[in-house]
Amino acid sequence: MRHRQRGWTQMIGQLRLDDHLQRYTETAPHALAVAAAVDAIATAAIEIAGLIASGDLADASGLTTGRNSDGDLQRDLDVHADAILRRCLGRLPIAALASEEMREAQIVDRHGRICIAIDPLDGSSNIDINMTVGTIFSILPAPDDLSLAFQQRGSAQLAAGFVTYGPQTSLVLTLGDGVDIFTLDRKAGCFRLARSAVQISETCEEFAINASNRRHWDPPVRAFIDECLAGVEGPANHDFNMRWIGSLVAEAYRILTRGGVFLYPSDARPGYGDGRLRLVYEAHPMAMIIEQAGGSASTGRERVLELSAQSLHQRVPLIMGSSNEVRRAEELHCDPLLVASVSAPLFARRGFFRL
Ligand code: AFP
Repeated sequence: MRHRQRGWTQMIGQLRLDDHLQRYTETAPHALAVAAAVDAIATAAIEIAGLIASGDLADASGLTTGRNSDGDLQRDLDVHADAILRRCLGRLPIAALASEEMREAQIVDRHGRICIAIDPLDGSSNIDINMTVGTIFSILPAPDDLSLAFQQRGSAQLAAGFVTYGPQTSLVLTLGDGVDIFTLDRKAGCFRLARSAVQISETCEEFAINASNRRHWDPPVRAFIDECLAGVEGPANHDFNMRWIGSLVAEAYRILTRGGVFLYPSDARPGYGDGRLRLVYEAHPMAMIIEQAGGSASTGRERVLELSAQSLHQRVPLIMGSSNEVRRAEELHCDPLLVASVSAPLFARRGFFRL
């Protein structure tokens, strides 16, 4: 589906998102529905960006108002962002809609061609410290049986993207033919092409993981991070730097910009047996974007896009970014010695030996 125009680089700063979407609509039957959905999400994002930029001055902040259906702390901006997105998407003939803030998926229009899953405001624990947060979205074809709308494999996605609300408000988008980044032109009130055909470097010098959980990790994860820490004195043969922002969209944007590997693995903490990130509206869309940019996205044992969810808020371990480092992490997850130690209670969690 080559809807790309020649000489894309000359389009930087010129091509508007709506013009890009218009060209895409001529490429496939579902394209019109996908384009309308992305346009609606972009409209919602402009409103959400304004709300976030006002910080404590707005009537929405990072204060917690309760917990969502899956027990996560819910901030009033989570609720506001969800409402804005649903209002903007509600005008479209979408077959089914799912959100981190909704207990169950909602069937909207049985004649709709697409299904949409959103994380309205990812990283919201960063709002009150003025850090980058974002909206993540996944767009799927509508199956005949809509009860299975969000049980499709990640590879079935038609499009995926995320918005970063940071120094720039940028929309990272894949329509299945590469990754482009559109940045909000605040004066004009529209998104313009900022980077086209984004590619992730095959290898990297930066890893991102919440290192405070080290004692809870399985040995393959500890072994991988220990190789990163050993740097040039270990098997990696080069040094690494570490980052941890606590905001998936910010980590993903950095990886798209300068490479890197991000890990949120499963760990021994109660409730973290499958990690923290949700498959349907976080890992699947991120995996599509990362792979479309030439990177890899894995659970450590299998490709994320091969997975299909059994429940809407199902969690999944996620290792994504530069393909060489993801591949090394997968190799360690297949190492018989390390795998055996995961099942051996004596060593698996108590860290008797530094692996
Ligand atoms: P919040 O939306 O609750 O802030 O969670 C953000 C997130 O899902 C993801 O964006 C981060 O990478 C990850 O959690 C951070 O988790 P830790 O707080 O456990 O490091």
